[in-house]
Amino acid sequence: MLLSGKNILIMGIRNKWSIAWGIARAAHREGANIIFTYQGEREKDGAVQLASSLEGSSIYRCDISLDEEIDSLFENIKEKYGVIHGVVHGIAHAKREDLLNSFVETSREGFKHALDVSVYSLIAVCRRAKELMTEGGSIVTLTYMGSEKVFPGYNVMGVAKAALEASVRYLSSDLGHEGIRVNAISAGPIKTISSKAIKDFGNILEVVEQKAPLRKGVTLEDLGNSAVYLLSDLSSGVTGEVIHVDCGYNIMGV
Ligand code: IMJ
Repeated sequence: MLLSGKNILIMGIRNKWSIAWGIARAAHREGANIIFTYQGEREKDGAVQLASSLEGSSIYRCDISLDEEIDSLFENIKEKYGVIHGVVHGIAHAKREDLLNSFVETSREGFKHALDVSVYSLIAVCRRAKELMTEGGSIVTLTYMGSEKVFPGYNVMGVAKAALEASVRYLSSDLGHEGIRVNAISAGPIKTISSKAIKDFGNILEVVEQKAPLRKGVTLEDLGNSAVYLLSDLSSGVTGEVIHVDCGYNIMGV
């Protein structure tokens, strides 16, 4: 039980395919108390149903684009739990047209939206979470290799993930002296609602399974287990890091 007695906030569940959900199940298995958030009315029913299947968990609404909702989330958590030990940030969004058009067509609004939701949200959450991490803590976000290399259609999300990974380093530097670690998991492609919308996604999965050293696609269990490592004291000397959990795909040339 690597996380027994730890209170862990998990942001970004939507359905049973969500990476945040895979991480929640693994953290719960290791004894954590899970605090979930969902974005809004559209996500509510699915998220509440999933959360209720993990004994002892609670769930709050938090639209990450609204400062008031982030403030009241942390007020509620402070009241109920007093202290938190971990945060999982599994939130990203770009406008559909910015993933369909060429990158050069990215609008100012689209750029702002993608970086606000996918990157600023981590900074906003860390600033509030650190006040409740009085026993030290671990913050984990999710990124993708599209920050390092070009993947067709990833576009403004690639730029957002590059900024997210740089933010992980600056946040680690700020929070390290408080015993708070900040790391990212760079996940291999996996079927979620965020990848369903992508043209040719089935093809990408196939190519990755053939080329990755482990000859398989990453699973929610793989991602959950690596997240448990980062959330637990097993990774006590690791911060500011981007760990690829992609069956080795990123190391290959051809
Ligand atoms: C997303 C777009 C293009 C190529 C992609 C992806 N590849 C992978 C993804 C190769 C693996 C999925 N991914 C890593 C993401 O971060 C997806 C983010 C995303 C997806 C959508 C779809 C629906 C929408 N907005 C989105 N915003 C972000 O409207």
